[in-house]
Amino acid sequence: NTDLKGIIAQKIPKHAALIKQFRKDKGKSKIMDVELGQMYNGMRGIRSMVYETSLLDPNEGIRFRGLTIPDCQKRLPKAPGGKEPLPEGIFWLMLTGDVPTQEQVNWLSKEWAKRAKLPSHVVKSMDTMSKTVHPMAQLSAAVTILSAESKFQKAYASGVKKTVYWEYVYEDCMDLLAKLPVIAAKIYNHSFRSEDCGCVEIDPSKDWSYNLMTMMGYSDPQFAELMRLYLTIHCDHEGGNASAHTIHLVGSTLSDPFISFAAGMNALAGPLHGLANQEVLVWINRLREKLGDDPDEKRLKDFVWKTLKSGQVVPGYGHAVLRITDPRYTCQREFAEKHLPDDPVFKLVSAIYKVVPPILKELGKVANPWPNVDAHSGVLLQYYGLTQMSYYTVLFGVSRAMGTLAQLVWSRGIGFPIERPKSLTTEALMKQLGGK
Ligand code: NMX
Ligand code: MLT
Repeated sequence: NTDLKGIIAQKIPKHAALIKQFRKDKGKSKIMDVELGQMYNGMRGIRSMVYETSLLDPNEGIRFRGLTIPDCQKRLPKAPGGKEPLPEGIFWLMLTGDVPTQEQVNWLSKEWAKRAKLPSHVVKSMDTMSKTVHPMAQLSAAVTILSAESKFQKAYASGVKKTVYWEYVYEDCMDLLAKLPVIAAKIYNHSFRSEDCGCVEIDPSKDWSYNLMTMMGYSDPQFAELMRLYLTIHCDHEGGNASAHTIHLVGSTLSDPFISFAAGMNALAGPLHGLANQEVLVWINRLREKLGDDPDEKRLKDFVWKTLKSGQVVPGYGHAVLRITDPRYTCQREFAEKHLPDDPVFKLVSAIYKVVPPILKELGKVANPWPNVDAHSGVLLQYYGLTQMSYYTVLFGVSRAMGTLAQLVWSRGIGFPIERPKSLTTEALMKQLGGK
């Protein structure tokens, strides 16, 4: 069955009824107590959101609807002759909760290809944007302008019932996912290649990742495999990360999916979040300039300490939730071991993996000394010729659309209200707790 909308139309009311009963039975039950320290520490660890598409375990890593990354690599459909999962499969999984068949995934590739064309006003705005605008700002701006096409916005204005909001949100999310590779390729070509390179055309017989790669002017089938893996593993990281949370929050005001997603991209563009993949390569290139490609351990350690002593973070290391090496790092490392074992930058990334965790442990304050997803993605992209580091976070963003938009459909389907937690002043807290 390839009727994706029909499948979720059946599932949403069942899940909404389950939640209704659950809230009736357990609505007053306590999940946890909140400590004052957590309020001042970026709400770290506070369990305060419901988000269905994925769940992060600090000691195991991410699961998408219950499946780990190795599970997804094994069970999700592949491209003909390919070994990596197709991102279409993970979107289907996150949206429906079911592992899709090859037929369902092929249908999704075709459906997205059908919806991919950009309106001419968006093309015009993108073409006239200054090349000095960061690719992430271009992404955010392009998607914001695309909101003029929102079916949800129009349906809301015409007064449709709350129970059918999700149907229009679904249409917008599918349109946005379909158009994102075209937008991302246009940003790449506009920023780094000649404007009239004429390759921004979707091939409806090809998958989402392959189309993105070719529209950017690349053709290596192994790079297409990397794109499929990359776009699969960055798709979601439960709901509390800054970009997903922003999209969830803005969506809860009934802003349309385009402007909700654009808001999340502005969060992803921060160096402590998605921009870290750019920062990692900038840092590694600086290291190579100073120490060459094969520095001994002592010089490498000195470089790391120098970074820390100058008040900077080591990009790509640490995490707000994870307490292990990120499985997204591990699967990229496995890809590199298989396809680029002799690449000097990969060897350097491996050497950094040996020296950084003990140093961060020694620092004493870092909760997680292990690498996250961003410590490994840039080295793979540069190997295939994608050396423009300021572009890396755009690929992260294209992928992150899948989890966050699948959740947006469910959020409107379940009828989540506007998100609005209570804040307090320090004065009010001191009054309550008796501090001074
Ligand atoms: N290098 C140096 N110091 C660090 C690092 C690091 N990689 N990670 C954490 N710390 C510091 C942190 O700055 C804080 O210092 P201070 O108290 O002086 O402000 C202290 O250790 C405690 O922070 P944590 O509780 O360990 O980390 P937190 O949950 O606040 O932040 C990150 C998580 C990911 C923002 C943080 O580890 C970091 O800045 N890492 C480097 C940037 C990065 O790789 N971000 C990408 C995350 C993944 N993503 O794609 O979003
Ligand atoms: C993410 O993928 O969003 C990052 O690992 C950050 C996070 O989970 O907080």
